[in-house]
Amino acid sequence: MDTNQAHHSAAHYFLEGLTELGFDYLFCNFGTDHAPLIEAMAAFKRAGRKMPATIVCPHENTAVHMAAGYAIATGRGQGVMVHVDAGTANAAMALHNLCRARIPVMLMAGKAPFTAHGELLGTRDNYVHFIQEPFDQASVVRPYTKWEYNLPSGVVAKEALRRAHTVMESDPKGPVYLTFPRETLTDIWAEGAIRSYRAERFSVVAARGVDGAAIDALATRLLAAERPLLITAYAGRNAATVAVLDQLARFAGIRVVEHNPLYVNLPHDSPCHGGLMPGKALAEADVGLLVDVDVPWIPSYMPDNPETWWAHIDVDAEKRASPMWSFPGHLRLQGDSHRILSDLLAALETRADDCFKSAAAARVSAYAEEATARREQAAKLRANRGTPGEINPHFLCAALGAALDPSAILLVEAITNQSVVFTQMPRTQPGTLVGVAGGGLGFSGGMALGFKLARPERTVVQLVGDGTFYFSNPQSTLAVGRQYGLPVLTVVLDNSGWGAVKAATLHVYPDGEAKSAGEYGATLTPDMNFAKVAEAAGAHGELVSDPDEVEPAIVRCLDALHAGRSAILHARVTKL
Ligand SMILES: Cc1ncc(C[n+]2csc(CCOP(=O)(O)OP(=O)(O)O)c2C)c(N)n1
Ligand SMILES: [Mg+2]
Repeated sequence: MDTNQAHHSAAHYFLEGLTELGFDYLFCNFGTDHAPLIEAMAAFKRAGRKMPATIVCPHENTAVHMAAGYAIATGRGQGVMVHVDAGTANAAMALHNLCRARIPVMLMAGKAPFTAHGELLGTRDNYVHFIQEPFDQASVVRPYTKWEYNLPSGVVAKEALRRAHTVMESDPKGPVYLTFPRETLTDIWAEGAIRSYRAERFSVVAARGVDGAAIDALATRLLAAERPLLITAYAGRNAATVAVLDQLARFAGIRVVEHNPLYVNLPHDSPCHGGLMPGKALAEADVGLLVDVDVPWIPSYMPDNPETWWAHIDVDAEKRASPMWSFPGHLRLQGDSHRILSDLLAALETRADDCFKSAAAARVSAYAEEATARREQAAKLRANRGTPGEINPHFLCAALGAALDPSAILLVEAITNQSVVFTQMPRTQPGTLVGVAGGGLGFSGGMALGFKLARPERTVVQLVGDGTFYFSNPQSTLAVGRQYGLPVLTVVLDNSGWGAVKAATLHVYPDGEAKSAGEYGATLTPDMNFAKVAEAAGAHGELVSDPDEVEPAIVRCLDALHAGRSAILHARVTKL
């Protein structure tokens, strides 16, 4: 050993590497595998050295989704530490959600020690070390990761971390998975043996614009279009794109439909906003633009027009994570929609004549009239407050929307009431809404905490069904909210079970046995009191059954938030 040099464990360099990546946080659910890292963290703390702050999460679902919320809010992926194969399995569903939403996260897990007789520091010294070694640990999350690696030696710890980071932050972004056996982290290395991998030398691949010929071809189509339609779901992940999309739609008279929106893509009060269902517009469109969207319509019951000419602009036009992808594109452009739509707008502004401009303006006026009709319909729907025991969710969401600041951030996982939330709580500011990308229920609780961590000045609201409330591990999210001072409001739209499961059965078998029996396997016990779950964590809880109780309960919940306490509003709404 060269005694002229300082020597440290690989865990020490690993922690240095994580700091060099610029991580603000590590969302952690630790186990025996992390002993060398926990030891290194204590040494860093004693020495006053910079390192990412740790947020300890009682459940991995919270940790991964919290990292996701923070990444959406800041544009920067973070690290998550989980325990060997077991923690990876618990994190897998969240990784599915992040993969589908293209959110970067570095999931890190230990592997069982590989020595059994004390050969190396960190050797197997516990029952679990003998049973936590599957043949292929990474296979648990492989379908949901862009990259995976097992750290072969501490000497390459920083190189592996940089590589993981470059991949996760390259467009289209997504989860990566890194594992490390315990003895690899306890191994001692001289400082001189460890290289640094600075960000400026290892840049990420960023989606960019496309060549002028493609923009011109697209502009030519739009200049000749009479019924143009644009469908999007996640263009608004970049807040700046929202204004560009609005300008483009207004200039070219394009109807914009948000199908299953993941973000605010167009201010909901834009005259060009065509609602959430492409429906009639899809059948009529002569020129269509798919912009950052995974599922623009449901082909089995929303027939598109085979004559429509489609352009597809997407950070992930290839849809590499989807074995089948069923949507047309005469011109497919993979790139940055902000840049591409800006260039398209500039081209149209240069080439449009007065005839085009007046036709486009006439279309915008027609869209505005339709939007006014939709708003009137929404007002009618919320005028019915419901009955005691069955509050109308339209009324409840409208009351909540009226009580919230336009800058409040909504995490919407309301399932069969998803469209009710969108109808009654229109958002006008970019970045104030997150919807469902993946199919794994229970993202919104952890994500709400991640948003609150990144944007402490904002009101953060999680809207969930009763089934989804359970999936979101509320005890874990409440505990984190309490421990780290992150108050969020959870609104549970309790229709006494899984409305979506009942609806799906009826959709496939409209007159079947299940319907005759009234049996859908979808009822959850109707007598839970989630307000008490809040109280168990020192949060504020409200259980409301009567429409008259709704508005005062919302006020009390928001008061609690402002006083620094989380709140749960458990509302018994129209039953499934
Ligand atoms: C982790 C997970 N488990 C199960 C499902 C299947 N699933 C989809 S919707 C749904 C019901 C959700 O119930 P709730 O949140 O009460 O909403 P509702 O349908 O009643 O509006 C279920 C169980 C899923 N998508 N994800
Ligand atoms: Mg329900």
